[in-house]
Amino acid sequence: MTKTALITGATSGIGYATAYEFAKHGIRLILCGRRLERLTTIQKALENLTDVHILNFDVRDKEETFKAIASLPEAFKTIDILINNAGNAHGLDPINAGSLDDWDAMMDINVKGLLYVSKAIIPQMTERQSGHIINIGSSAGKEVYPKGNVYCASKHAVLAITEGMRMDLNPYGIKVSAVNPGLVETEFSKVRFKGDAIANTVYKGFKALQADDIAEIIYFMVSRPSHVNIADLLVFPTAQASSTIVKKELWA
Ligand code: NDP
Ligand code: 8X3
Repeated sequence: MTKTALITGATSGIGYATAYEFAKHGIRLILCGRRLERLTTIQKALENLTDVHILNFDVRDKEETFKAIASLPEAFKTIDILINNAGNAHGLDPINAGSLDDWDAMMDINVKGLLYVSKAIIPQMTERQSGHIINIGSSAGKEVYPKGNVYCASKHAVLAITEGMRMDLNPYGIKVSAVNPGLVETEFSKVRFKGDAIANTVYKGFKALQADDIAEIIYFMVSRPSHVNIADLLVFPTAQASSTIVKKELWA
């Protein structure tokens, strides 16, 4: 039976690549994000491959989030797969110099936004006793690195929430997984460094993961047989050994 997936943060990077990967395999899509123009363009591009519905909302806004998900037309109401992907790092500063706005953004989007979207969708999964939730964590959820403080905290929270969800939703037969990437070349650094020139240097001198690499892994996870749940997955580029150890070619 054809499945329907809701992907948050589908306007770029990992979310967009996952939408494309799912579309290639005929999974029906509900694509979410704040940038409406991008959502519309992506919808047009993927509609040749599968049915696509777009939802334009900010995951920080509790009311908007519930309203958007409640507004889904009948044909898209049943969500089999939820990819909680929307999120970013904002800033890279020592804790004594961090910006309150950056801290709010990371906790409100990466943690509370993920909770709001999940809260809006979980009841239909528990009722049907099926579903698969994949939360996009990070290697930053497994270890803390200097100046990573609040971003690392937000991703540690994503992992704690993932484990909690897996336990609490176990009686309902719902799969809950986390994918934890290291460095992926997306718009992530542009957002973190506010478009600063530093953003262009982050992926220099080594081959970073590409959004497609993560999308393929996510598709692999959702396409396992019903008795198999890949619960937690850490993926680095080969050049990366930890958040702070990356083998770079200095002349690159
Ligand atoms: P991108 O910046 O390319 O994508 C982020 C996505 O999140 C965009 O589609 C953006 O859409 C959406 N988003 C951001 N804020 C909000 C919001 N308030 N409401 C709704 N949507 C929002 O980065 P990535 O693809 O790299 O990031 C995706 C996820 O992967 C994040 O959770 C990130 O923490 C995680 N990750 C990234 C890594 C990396 O190195 N790139 C490594 C490990 C994890 P829009 O702006 O249109 O709303
Ligand atoms: C993104 C990876 O190392 O920039 O979650 O925190 S890192």
